[in-house]
Amino acid sequence: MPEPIKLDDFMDWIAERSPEQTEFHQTVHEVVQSVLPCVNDNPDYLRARILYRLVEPDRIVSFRVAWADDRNDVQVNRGYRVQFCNAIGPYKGGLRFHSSVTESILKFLGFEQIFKNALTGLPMGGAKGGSDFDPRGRSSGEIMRFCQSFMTELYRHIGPDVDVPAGDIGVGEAEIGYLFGQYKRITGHFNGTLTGKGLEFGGSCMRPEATGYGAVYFLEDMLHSRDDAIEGRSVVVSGAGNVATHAAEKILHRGGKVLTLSDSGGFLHDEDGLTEEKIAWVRKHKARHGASLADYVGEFGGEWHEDKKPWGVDCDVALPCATQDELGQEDAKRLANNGCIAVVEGANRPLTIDAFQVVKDADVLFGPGKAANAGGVAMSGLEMSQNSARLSRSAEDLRTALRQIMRDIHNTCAEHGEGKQGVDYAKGANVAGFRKVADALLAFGVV
Ligand code: NDP
Ligand code: 2IT
Repeated sequence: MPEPIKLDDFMDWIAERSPEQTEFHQTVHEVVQSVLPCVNDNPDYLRARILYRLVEPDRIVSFRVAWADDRNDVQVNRGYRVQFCNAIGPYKGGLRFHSSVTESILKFLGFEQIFKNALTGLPMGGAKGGSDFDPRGRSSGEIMRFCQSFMTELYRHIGPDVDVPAGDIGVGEAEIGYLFGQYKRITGHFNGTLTGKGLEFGGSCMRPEATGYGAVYFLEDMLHSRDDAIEGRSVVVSGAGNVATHAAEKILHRGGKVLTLSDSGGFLHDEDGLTEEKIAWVRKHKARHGASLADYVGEFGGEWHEDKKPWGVDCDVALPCATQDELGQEDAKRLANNGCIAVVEGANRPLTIDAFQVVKDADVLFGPGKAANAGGVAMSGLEMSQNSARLSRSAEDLRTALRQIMRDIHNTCAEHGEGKQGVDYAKGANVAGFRKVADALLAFGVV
């Protein structure tokens, strides 16, 4: 029997190989901690050094993106694509345009994506990409030229059977349109090499809604397992983008009350609760990069809290849907002390490790991002299959498919996360996702 792996030794090895990539280290630590018992129990995994192979991306492409702004001044950004693992399907994952983007952040997101995509039950590998380009305050002409320059380099690394990017922070339907337009222009191929496309040109019904709706379906199933429901519950949501606004909308459909939204400038507290009309206004207003959520108050009332997070507001459920590390230890204590019963990650790893521990110790239901926000990439997977088959499925059909996929993900996590103290969904998501990918890697031999 090969020597078992010790968590500390493994993390020392990671730290040495990728110094200063703290976001990546944290996510590897979280996953490895959960899967280590199943690795150490399996001599085949140990002998094949599956864990050591999985944390090393297949490749990372990084490139210059030069473009001219509206004053004709030349700007230079850096673009990336981290193609992490294609063991169970073509590389798949979003593109993020945000000033905070680094290789470490994209490695963390790409690593998460491997297991998330495995959980969907669809054949997709894990990847992530993006740029330190900040779309805020940029005109649509500038964004278009940036996207065209970005794709002029990226196109040679992607394709419908190779790597299929989509949106993420700062990349929505408009950016995907510019990116796809340039891809098509350079290659001459009209195919499914990007997802999140407009409905007129190969996009899928329900893709915009899928991440936020999916997160609420996951919450619904977690509550259901405790004979509870969303109806009548108060919910604090962070973010004001694609995931946050659709999560808020689905909470309303289920009879819950949404008290907050947030953006990088602060948070909005509307004691009367959001309505469909208010959410539609936010979506339209925030479609312009750089528009402030604070303007909501002039339109509908409520209170704006500059530079603050919403986690101090009394609630039954917290749905962090903005970005990583947006909910810290003190925030988690406040939520638990105020009687919050569930925290569900619409964003990718919005809870810090300390916050996650507080939530766990307090026996608050916790839906980990790689399971709870998998509805988006699952619908991307269905967009890929529609593109390959050259057909379009109806919204109703896809809504039913999304509901079923999220239920299956919930049940898979519950099954693999069952323990003496109840269900640990975070562990369940890690173990179930890992096993599938590890078994595929074993089947390929040493590659
Ligand atoms: P959007 O760009 O549509 O919205 C992002 C929101 O988060 C905005 O309100 C933005 O505020 C806020 N935000 C972003 N960065 C920060 C920051 N550093 N500090 C404070 N607020 C910030 O992105 P999405 O809604 O698509 O993505 C949100 C989260 O969900 C991300 O973690 C993403 O990885 C994850 N996700 C997205 C999926 C999708 O299908 N889109 C799928 C699965 C996960 P502002 O407008 O001021 O910048
Ligand atoms: O984090 C994510 O899962 C996404 N941004 C969606 C990826 C995708 O390929 O749809």
